[in-house]
Amino acid sequence: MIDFQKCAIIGCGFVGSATAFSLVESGLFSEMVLLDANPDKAEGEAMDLSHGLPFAQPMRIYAGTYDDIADCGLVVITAGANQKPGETRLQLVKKNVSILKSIIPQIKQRGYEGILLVVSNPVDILTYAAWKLSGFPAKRVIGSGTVLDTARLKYLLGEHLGVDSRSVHAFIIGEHGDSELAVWSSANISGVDLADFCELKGESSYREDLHSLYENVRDSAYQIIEKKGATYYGIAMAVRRIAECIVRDEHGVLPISSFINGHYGLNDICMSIPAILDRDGVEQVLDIPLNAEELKNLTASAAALQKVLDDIAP
Ligand code: 6V0
Repeated sequence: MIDFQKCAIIGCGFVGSATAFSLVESGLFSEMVLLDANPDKAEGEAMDLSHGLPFAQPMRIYAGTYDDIADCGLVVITAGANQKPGETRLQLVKKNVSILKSIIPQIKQRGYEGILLVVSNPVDILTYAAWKLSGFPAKRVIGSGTVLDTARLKYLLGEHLGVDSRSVHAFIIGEHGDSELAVWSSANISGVDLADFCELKGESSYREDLHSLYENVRDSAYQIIEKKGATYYGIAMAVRRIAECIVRDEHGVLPISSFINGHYGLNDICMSIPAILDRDGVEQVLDIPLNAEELKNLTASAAALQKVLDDIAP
């Protein structure tokens, strides 16, 4: 029996602990299980978070084992290494795929029936690997994808135009990484076409501005890592939003990473395309309209991901 008031976080480093904090603050769950390869780390985080419960909603937070997660509605995977200086992306992929190989079979063995949310990087590759390793229906295995990148775009565009970022509607799609793209053709400010809105605001050079905004979004993680060593608050808040869609059965539209097969002529890959998300996972991947350049860039993004999948194939 799935308990949608219960979640687990596997990997309690920067991202896992910030995510745990954000989910405690959300009040979405009544039980949270923390797991880490270093049990002391999970236990320390559980103690620290539990001490804040008099200021939050009642819940149980504890360091557990895989036996404790079988009935969770949501399992979030944040275990995995960050890229180290001198390490290639491919080496990191191999390291994190092998970490997944130690996690997913444990979950599968317990007959887990909830949603698996992969956050560790490279998130699209690891979402695909988690789906393959689990054998779960594709709709139940998702990645955080470009939900964070889309939030970064909304924030930067909102700042640029002097409007609340929640009034900005635009997507970053494709790989969560260097080949991602902004879908400007359908971007709007509360229903007002972006180009029209820029003109209303007297933004004459908006096309060049939009490109540098996109570059800023794409390179945000590098900038933050250079300044503070890791990124974790933004992604933790993005995970909370994804969790809301699942736990509250919201049918929300988010650019999560999911299995793409037959969309835009792309097959057998995980990447971010906006999708309707509810308790059962991905209800529908939405082939939103793209112009010719966006379609070309999305196809190139899929090809970049496919190359990594080919490189790591056994
Ligand atoms: P971190 O602080 O090194 O934490 C990783 C944690 O994973 C450590 O506590 C490890 O002990 C633990 N761990 C390692 N192997 C296992 C295992 N087999 N089982 C359980 N726990 C294990 O890294 P950080 O938290 O900064 O990053 C974690 C991952 O998130 C990395 O892959 C990042 O690249 C990725 N991020 C993904 C983002 C996204 O938007 N999807 C954003 C930021 C970071």
